[in-house]
Amino acid sequence: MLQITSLLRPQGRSKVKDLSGYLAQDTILAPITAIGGPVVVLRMSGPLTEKIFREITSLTETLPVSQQIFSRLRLPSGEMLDEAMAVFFQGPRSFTGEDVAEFHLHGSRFLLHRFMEAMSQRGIRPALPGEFSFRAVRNQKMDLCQAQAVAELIESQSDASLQLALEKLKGGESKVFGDLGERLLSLAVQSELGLDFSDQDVEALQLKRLKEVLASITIAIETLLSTFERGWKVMDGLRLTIVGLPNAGKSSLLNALVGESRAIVSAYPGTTRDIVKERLTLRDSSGQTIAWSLEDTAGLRKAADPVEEEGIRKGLYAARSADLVLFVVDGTEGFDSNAAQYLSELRIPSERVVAVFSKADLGEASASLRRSEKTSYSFGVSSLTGQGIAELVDFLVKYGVEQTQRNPGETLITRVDQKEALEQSLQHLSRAAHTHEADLFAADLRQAIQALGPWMGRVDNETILAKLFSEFCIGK
Ligand SMILES: Nc1nc2c(ncn2[C@@H]2O[C@H](COP(=O)(O)OP(=O)(O)OP(=O)(O)O)[C@@H](O)[C@H]2O)c(=O)[nH]1
Ligand SMILES: [Mg+2]
Repeated sequence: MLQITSLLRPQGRSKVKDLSGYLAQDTILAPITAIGGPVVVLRMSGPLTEKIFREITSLTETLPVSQQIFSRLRLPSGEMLDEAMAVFFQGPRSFTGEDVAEFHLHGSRFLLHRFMEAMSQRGIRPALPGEFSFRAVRNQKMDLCQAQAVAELIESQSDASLQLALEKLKGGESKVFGDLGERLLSLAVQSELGLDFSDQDVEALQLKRLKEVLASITIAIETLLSTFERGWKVMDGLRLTIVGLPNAGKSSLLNALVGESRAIVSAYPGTTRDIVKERLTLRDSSGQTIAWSLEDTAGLRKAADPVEEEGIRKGLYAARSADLVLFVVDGTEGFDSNAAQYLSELRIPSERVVAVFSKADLGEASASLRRSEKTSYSFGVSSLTGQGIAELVDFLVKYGVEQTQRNPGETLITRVDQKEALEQSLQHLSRAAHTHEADLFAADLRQAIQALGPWMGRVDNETILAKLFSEFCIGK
C-alpha cells in the first residue's frame, strides 16, 4: 500500500541521490501547482499518456489536441473521480516533447492521492524533481540555460532578478555559452589537425599561436565567472546583518523593515539569542526593488552564559561576511565607548557599515551622541513611529542597485553549478596553457569543453544533466 506522503511529496527542493530514474523513458506524473488551493493541476508525460487520457476521459473518438475539455474523470476501475478540465498535448508539440496531459482537479489532497494511487497501479510513477524540465532539455525543447531560467523566474524576488531570468529565457545566456563553446571547439579542432607534426619546430610554432587564442578565450571565461558575485546577489538578495549593543532596538528595526512582528522585542537586554533571518523585497520611493536577506543578531556584550556567547559569536561571524551591516545604537544613549569598541572589533570596512540611531521618537540624539567615525552612513529612525524608516529603505535599495549594476543585455551567471563548471573548465585551460605537447593541449581543451558541455546545448551526457535537474523542485 502506497502512503500518501510518498505520492504527494513536498514541492520544495530535495536532492536526489539515485539518478537512474531520470534515464528511464517511462510515464511520469506530478502536481505542477501548489497543493492546498481550490484547484491543483497535474501533469503527465510519457508513452502511456494518450492511452490513460482516453481511459480517464472516456474519449473513444478523435482526441482534441492542445484544447481544454471539460470532462467527467473516471478511474480505470470505472469509479468517478472528479468533474474537471483536462488537456492533451501531442508530442513533440508539448512542454517535454513527449505526449503530455494536464488534469485540473479540485484541490482536495485526498482526491489527489486517489488519482496518483490509481495511476501508480497503471504503471505511472511520481515525477522526480525537475524531471519534466529534464525531459524538455533531453528532447531539445529548450536548452539547459533556458530551463534554469524558468526556475529562476519562479524564484524571482525583484525586478532585477525577473529581468535577468527573462533575458536568459529569451536565449541571452545560451548565446554566451554557445559562443564560448564554438571558440573552444574550433581551437580544439585546429590543435588536433596539427597533432601529427613531424617537425618539432613547426609544432612549437603552431602551439604558440594556438595558446594566444587560448589566452583570449580564458579571459572571456574569467569575465563571465566574475559576474557570479553580482548574479548571486541579484537572485538571492544581498545580506544585511543588524548588530549592536543589547536593547539598542535591533529586533524592533527588523520588524519595522519586514512590516510584521518577526523577532521577539522586549525591554530585557539579551532578548535575541540566535540569528533571526528574513528575506524581503524592498521598494524605494521611486518604485525600484531589490531583494535583501536580513539577519537580526544577539546584542553584543560579555555573555551571561555559553548559549548567549554562542549566539553573539554567530552574530559577529554573520556580520563579517554580510554585504552591509546596520550597527544599531540606542539614540537616547548615543555612540559610547562600549559601542565604539565592539564596532572596531568587527573590523569591517566603514563603507559596509551604516550607523542607525534608534528610538528617534524619544527625542533627536544630539550631534555628539551621533558621532560615529567608523561608519560611512548614518540614519536616525524610530521603529515605533516609522520615522526615518523610508529614508533607510531608500538608501538600502540604492546601495543594493549599485552593488548589482548590470550593463544592458549583460549576462550574469547566478548558479553555483555554472560557477563550478566555469572554474573546472579554467583549470583545464590553464593546464593546456602550460603544456609543450600538442596532443596534451588538445586533450585539455576537450576536457574544458566537456565541463561546460551541458550549458553549450550538449545533451549527450544524461547523467550529468540529471544531476543538475535533481536540485529542481518536483513538478518543474
Ligand atoms: N520608544 C521606542 N522604543 C523602542 C524603539 N525600538 C525599540 N524600542 C524599545 O527598546 C527595547 C529593546 O528593543 P529590542 O528591539 O528588543 O532591542 P534589541 O536590540 O533587539 O535587544 P536584544 O535582542 O536584547 O539585543 C524594547 O523595550 C523596545 O520596545 C523605538 O523606535 N522607540
Ligand atoms: Mg533583539
